[in-house]
Amino acid sequence: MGYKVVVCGATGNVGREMLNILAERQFPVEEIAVLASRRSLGTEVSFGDKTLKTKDLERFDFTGWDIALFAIGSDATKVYAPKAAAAGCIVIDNSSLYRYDPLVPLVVPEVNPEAVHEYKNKNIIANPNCSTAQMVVALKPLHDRARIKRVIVSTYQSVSGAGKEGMDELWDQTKSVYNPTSDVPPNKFQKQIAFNVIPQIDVFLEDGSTKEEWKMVAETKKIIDTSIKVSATCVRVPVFVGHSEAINIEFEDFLDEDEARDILREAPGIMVVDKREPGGYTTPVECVGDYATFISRIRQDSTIENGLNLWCVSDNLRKGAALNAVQIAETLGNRVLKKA
Ligand code: 11C
Repeated sequence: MGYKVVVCGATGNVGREMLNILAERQFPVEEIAVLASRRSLGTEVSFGDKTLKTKDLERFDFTGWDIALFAIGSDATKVYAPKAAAAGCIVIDNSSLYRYDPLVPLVVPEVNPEAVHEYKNKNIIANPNCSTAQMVVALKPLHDRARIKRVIVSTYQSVSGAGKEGMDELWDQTKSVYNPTSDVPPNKFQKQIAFNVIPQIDVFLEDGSTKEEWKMVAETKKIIDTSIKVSATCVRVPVFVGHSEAINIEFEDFLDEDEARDILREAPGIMVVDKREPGGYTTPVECVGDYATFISRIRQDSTIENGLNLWCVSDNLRKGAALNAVQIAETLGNRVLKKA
């Protein structure tokens, strides 16, 4: 017994990770279909020790399939998610399309697993933005102990958040800096990303913030608690994989840094690496391929009454996308579908 699983967008960064993680975690798969757009049709992808050929998303009939993991962007999701949902297949969507729909649960299994039951409204569950996912894993256990009033977060986000084209741009531009005959102008990013940092991710909104920053605010409220205020500055950095965040938290109650460290050590999905010595913290290159959200540099903020600072790093293609989607599928299986 197991599940009939569809992966939509199987040739992209996130789709490939979904397949890797389904295999690594031995998700009970009875049958699997890998779908792609016409452009990538026939491309082969790996699933454990098998090689699978992608099928045409446009012509696929979702009837009889249990779960579809979507990693195809909002425009295509708008067309195919309702089709899959209407056919009785539960969609776990990695795009931002449904995240803010009050009828669609936005789920991080370490934080609000009970919300999966709300899938029934539309047969759709939303996966959060990568920068939100890792942050809420860190915030929730601390909120349960001392009630968070306000969060100020600055992100250092890798280029893989912008897909394969973003990774290629960093690679090509880095090489071109040493080769005066080749010029790789900004294309995916707004400015040069090689040897630079860019304080813009996604489009600008009327209030001067960016959509990425707005997502961190809205999604944290939906997943943990609407009363939490979040102020975010999101920055792209020349790192291939792994998002980092410097997080400042103001609580209602006092929370000692040692107690916070103990709470985080016990919390699901978290690995505390916090030695107060050179190198006693985690950097993005060390978190690649891992499931955990790594927390370091936990320390009191003595400039406010009840404040803490911490450093949070995670693989944005895993906890920020594919892993969280597979964890939602596992939660749905264990709590609702119970087929395996
Ligand atoms: C980035 N966080 O790093 C974005 C990528 O809403 O799912 C994911 C965008 C999203 O560029």
